[in-house]
Amino acid sequence: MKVVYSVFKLRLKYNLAYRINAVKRKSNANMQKVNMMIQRLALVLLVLVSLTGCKDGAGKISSRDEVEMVRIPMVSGYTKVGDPIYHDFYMDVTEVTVGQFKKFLKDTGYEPKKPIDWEELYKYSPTDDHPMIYVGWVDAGAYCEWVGKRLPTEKEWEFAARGGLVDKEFPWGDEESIAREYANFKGVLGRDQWDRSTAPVGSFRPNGYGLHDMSGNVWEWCQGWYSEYKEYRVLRGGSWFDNSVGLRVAYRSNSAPAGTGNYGGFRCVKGSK
Ligand SMILES: [Ca+2]
Repeated sequence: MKVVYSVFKLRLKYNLAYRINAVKRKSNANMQKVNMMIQRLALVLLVLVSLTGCKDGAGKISSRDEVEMVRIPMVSGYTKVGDPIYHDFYMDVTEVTVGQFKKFLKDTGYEPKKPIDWEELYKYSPTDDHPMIYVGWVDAGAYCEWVGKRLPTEKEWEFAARGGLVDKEFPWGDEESIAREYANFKGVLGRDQWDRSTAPVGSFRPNGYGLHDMSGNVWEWCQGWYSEYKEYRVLRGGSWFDNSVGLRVAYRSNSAPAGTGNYGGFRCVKGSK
């Protein structure tokens, strides 16, 4: 009887050990599955990041003025205004709006060099989402400084406007026939429904870097002088008031720094020159 009992205990012990080992094996198998799932998830995330975060022009950030900016990559940049660009910089995706400029004035008490006739301004930029107009070069620079940015150099502006394309007439390519899909300029057709005013910023298709209204809507102030005589500052991109010639990425216009109008605005960039 004692022998039988001993055998029974032995078998019980063996079965118990077997079951414990079985549970451990199962647990290890589950752990392996979890590890594999984690590895696969990490791989998927890696692929997603590589697809969305590393392309030229990607890397969108928000700044103090809550304007989306886009990274313009360092390249041996193609422009017709001098040497390549040897640094990354960020550019506002849209032109600075009436609402953003009003916030600047309210928060800082800044007084524009030429007092703004708001009644006149609202005829052409009637809401906070329309681009700021009647703004001089100095005032545009003051706004950029307030948000920790600066006006683009002419070279930066043109390189960004090209959106990664090389030797093309417009930010979208050479086809003038589709200009009204990308730009608010004189007349109407397609997306361009604004004949006598600016359009809310971002109403038209972006270029290859995700920048809206680089051509059209309002001319945009750049940092530099127009010529060696240093009388006029550079304006780029054309406006709602002009024909398609001004939309060309290489087209240069100018104004006295104090000059303002219902066709002129700006956007900011961030990054070392
Ligand atoms: Ca513009």
